[in-house]
Amino acid sequence: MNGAQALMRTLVDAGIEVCFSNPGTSEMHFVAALDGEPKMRAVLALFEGVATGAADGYARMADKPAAVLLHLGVGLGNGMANLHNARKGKVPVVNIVGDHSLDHVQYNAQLQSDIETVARNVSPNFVRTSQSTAELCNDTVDAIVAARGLPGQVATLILPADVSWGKGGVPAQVPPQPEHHIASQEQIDAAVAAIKKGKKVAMLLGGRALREPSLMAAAKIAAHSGVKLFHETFPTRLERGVGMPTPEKVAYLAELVGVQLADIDHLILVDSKAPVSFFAYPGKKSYLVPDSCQVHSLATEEQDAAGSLRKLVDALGADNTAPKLQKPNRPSSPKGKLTAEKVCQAVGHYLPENAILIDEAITSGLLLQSMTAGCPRHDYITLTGGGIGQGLPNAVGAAIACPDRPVFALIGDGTSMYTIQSLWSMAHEELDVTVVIFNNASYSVLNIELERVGAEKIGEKALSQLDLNGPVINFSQLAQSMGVHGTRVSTAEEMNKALEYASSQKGPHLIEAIVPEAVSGLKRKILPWILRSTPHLPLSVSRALKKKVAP
Ligand SMILES: Cc1ncc(C[n+]2csc(CCOP(=O)(O)OP(=O)(O)O)c2C)c(N)n1
Ligand SMILES: [Mg+2]
Repeated sequence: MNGAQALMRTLVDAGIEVCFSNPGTSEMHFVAALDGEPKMRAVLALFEGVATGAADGYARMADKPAAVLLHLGVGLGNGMANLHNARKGKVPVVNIVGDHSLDHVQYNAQLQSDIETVARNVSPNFVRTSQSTAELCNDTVDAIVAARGLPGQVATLILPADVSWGKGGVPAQVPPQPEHHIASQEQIDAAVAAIKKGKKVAMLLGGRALREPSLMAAAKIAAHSGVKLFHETFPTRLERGVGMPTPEKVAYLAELVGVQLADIDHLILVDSKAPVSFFAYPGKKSYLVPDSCQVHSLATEEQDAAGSLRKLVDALGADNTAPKLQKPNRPSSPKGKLTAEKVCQAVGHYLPENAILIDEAITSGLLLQSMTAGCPRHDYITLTGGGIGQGLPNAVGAAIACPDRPVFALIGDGTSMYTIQSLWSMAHEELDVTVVIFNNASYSVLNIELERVGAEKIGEKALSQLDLNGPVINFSQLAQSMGVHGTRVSTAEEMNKALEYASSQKGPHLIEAIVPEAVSGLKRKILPWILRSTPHLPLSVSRALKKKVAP
């Protein structure tokens, strides 16, 4: 076997069955080796950000890594944002980057660059350039082990062309997964003490604590001991809908987090971080936990969240307590002129059973979570690292991981353009994805941020940097050009019809919703004032305001 063939066998033996790729000359032996391995599915992406984001979406749903194949430092750079999002979401990815052969490096040819330095940002714990064909598969095993540990990681294996083409590759076996540690007795005792002595205790669930076993255990604790449940703002994968517990989302807007946590005196973290502001703002705090609140950790990201929560259930004697679960409750189908809110309402009305709902709708999705809360059971996937362009590639990967589940991806118009090539992969792979693009012809959220940061004067040149008018993009035509059935809607009735059609026919589909900005005009002008006033209002008033701004 050559190196690439042995590498391919090692991947497949470890259960890695999909490779999202965008190759070049240095990866040709790897590409050739694909044919010898029927268990490896190869999915071509037309931009590296699609390949990396698809691997992220795949692993979130398959609970195991895919491989990514990228072309040297330039390809890795193009794929960076979505590797960053995977890293922040603690998602396992085996990231293989081809390189020049070892003795070619000295000549500093056109594509030569410092790949390890580029990789370190997203793979702080595993970057390795394989030095020989004989060692390649051991390096691969180490990369897989690093990727699929707790927390999940992006492991980058750099593959020089001669290591790939060299003879004498020896496949290697990945050891079984080690048992993960659960909360220590000290962690349990601290949580029990906080719950027993605290007046108002909350638990913040993140990462893997947003899956059913953890959520159910947490909901028992909530019902038994009066603990309030929160979930982190941007879940990697939240299992929700009918029959599931209903933790409250920690708000995106920092001022509103202050309102949520104002009276909490103990906050127990489970595979999550204490809330911090997404951005810094002049004169505002970054760390959002009130000084009067004590923070405890029941399970770190290295610990097994579900096992730790179950141990706490036992310690509290909460096992026989019935958890509070979501009841069925869908919105009616919307009517009249289309708005972003009505699109979310229509999705809430039609979302099929067992769907995967991907939310990168930015301002247009403000009501998505509340509109879909009482839908049948589904998984909810969000932008974990803030690098936009994740949703469409995530949809590609999720649909490949779960071919029997309908995938709905709700995406902002600006956001969609970062990785719009995903549509081609959806058509090429015949994936059952329904994409809804909110065409508000704006980077609308940045208009809100411009008001919030307190910029002195806002002139035309500044506003032009946030405006997608002239030309307004025609997404339904873009979709058609890449082989995806596309339709443009501008009334609620057309939106309903398009969703009915998409639910009755296998995808991929794209529905382009022409909508006004969700937060504009007077609403946008007064929002910063409302936010600034929240700390000075009685808690009941600021909570009522919070419900209006971010339900
Ligand atoms: C990779 C990356 N580039 C730029 C940004 C900054 N950014 C955040 S949101 C946004 C625009 C989103 O626009 P759109 O998807 O149309 O949503 P809308 O604000 O209109 O709801 C931009 C450019 C980012 N977060 N990530
Ligand atoms: Mg927009």
